Amino acid sequence: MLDERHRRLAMNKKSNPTYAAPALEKGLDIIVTNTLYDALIAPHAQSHAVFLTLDDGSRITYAAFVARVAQLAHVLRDAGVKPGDRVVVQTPKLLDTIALYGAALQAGAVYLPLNTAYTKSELTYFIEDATPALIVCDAKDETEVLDASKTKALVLTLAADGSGSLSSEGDKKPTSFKTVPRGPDDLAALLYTSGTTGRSKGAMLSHRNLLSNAVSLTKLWQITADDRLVHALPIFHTHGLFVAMNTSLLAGAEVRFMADFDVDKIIAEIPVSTLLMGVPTFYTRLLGDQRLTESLVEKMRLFVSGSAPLLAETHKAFEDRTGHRILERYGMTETNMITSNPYDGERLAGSVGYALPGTEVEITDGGTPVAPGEVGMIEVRGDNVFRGYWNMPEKTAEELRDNGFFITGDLGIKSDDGRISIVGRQKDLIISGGYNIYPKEIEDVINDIDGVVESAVFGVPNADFGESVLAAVVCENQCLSGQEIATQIEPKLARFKHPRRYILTDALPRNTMGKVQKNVLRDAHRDEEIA
Ligand code: MLC
Ligand code: AMP
Repeated sequence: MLDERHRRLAMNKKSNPTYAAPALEKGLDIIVTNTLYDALIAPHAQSHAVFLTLDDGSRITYAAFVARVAQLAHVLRDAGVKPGDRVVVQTPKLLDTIALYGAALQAGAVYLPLNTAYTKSELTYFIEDATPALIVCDAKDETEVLDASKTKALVLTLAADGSGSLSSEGDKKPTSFKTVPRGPDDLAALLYTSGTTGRSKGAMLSHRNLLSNAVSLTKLWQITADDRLVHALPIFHTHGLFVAMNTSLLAGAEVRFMADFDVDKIIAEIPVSTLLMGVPTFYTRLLGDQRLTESLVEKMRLFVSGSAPLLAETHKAFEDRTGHRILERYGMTETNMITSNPYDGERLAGSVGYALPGTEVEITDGGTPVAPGEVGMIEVRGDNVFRGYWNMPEKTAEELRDNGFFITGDLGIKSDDGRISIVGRQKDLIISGGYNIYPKEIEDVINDIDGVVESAVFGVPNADFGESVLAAVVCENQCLSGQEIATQIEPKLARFKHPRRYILTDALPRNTMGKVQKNVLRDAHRDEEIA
């Protein structure tokens, strides 16, 4: 069934030859002045193929995108951004947001995207830690951001309607820019990821890290200029920014660039697209819509899932409904993508597939590989693995071994033929709708509230988000209500991190060593319906 679909798709290919960027042929050996810019953006300068189609129907060609990148690179340079400087970006998902990523690369800066849900309190931490030269924020947040930055960085704006000082300055600039040289080991991006210690850590990603992964994925998933990607992910995380956008840029594919996730919009685009990348929630929500049928997806070539575990029942239900086996892959902010189910071979539900070419995956016990089939820590080494945590050499040393292996905190098994399955996590982490939520960060905020003695934050299964956040809280003489706790954490934590319910209790369950037993809490509350 699928083979027939691919054959028809191949026959329907556009008449223009398949675009192949030099980096797809030669990888990092291409002669360049700026590793990522020269691989992802420069080759498109003369291309009139469509790159982005936006929600309002407007279409931006590759050549127009390259010109916009240059204009924004001028804005960065004129704002005083020097090579290696961090540029913080907390804006809606717009053409200029992705052009700003390209501009940061071209100007030799380090792109630092932030979740638009982060509060001023979270933003203040990132600004103090990363000391950016420039912050680009939503126009509606300008006062708050100026306050958070304490005038240490210049602030430009980009509003949801595309207006703001970034775009108006950009409009005045020339459409070409002399690219700043950057080598494979220079930093391209700094992505913050929360940690088990409660403090977010900036993962330093080099041009080599990002390009090597984009090349591997583009080849493995056979992405070409004939593809049209439905892009509904946010572009402040690895999945939406690097996995989806870097591969599309490398292949010269078209991207249906959606401002947000909306089932109706996705259903409307699927018949004229070939690729979808999403978190498992995308697939469960699509399955909840009866318009998702085999005939709707006739032209689709590939559905990719990642960032959170895809339930075997979702995998099966999707195949039953559409004839497509979702391709599940596994990655992390620090490592980019690590494994993928095969494009041509068997895509197994419950397995994240094989190590990507150029990436080594070991299952270890204290650093020593265990036998196939035994559970151990997933460790990863390769060009995809980051350069360490910004300003945190001790944290880097704890998680990145001298021999180059990164300790993921995920537990897995490797089969005899090298197939990896994730079976658990050693790190205390909740993944809700593809967003990582570290209980320690939330517990720290709750424990700071007057009257709170202690708290334990844990995840329970949720049909929509995979997991939901709950908090068990011990208060002095039960002096606080759940609502009062919620009100106090409101300004400190992004909404998606907020516990959906507070369980007020006299004591937390502990084992004989005094350690809080989150598994006991999880089991006691796992069947409760959480909205
Ligand atoms: C939104 N909300 C969430 C949430 N997303 N709550 C918990 N978990 C989430 N993931 C809350 C909002 O705060 C709001 O709460 C309410 O839900 C409605 O907000 P919304 O913006 O309208 O939500 P929706 O559009 O439905 O978003 C759901 C989603 C989104 C699944 C589409 O969360 C999403 O795009 N997730 C993808 C995350 C991602 O890209 N992860 C990749 C990380 S990279 P209230 O209370 O105000 O009503 C990585 C590495 C790798 O992990 O391997 O890829
Ligand atoms: P982040 O820190 O946001 O980059 O998230 C990385 C974490 O997401 C990994 O360490 C895994 O725990 C989880 N993850 C990513 N992809 C998958 C997957 N396909 N299956 C299970 N967990 C995943």
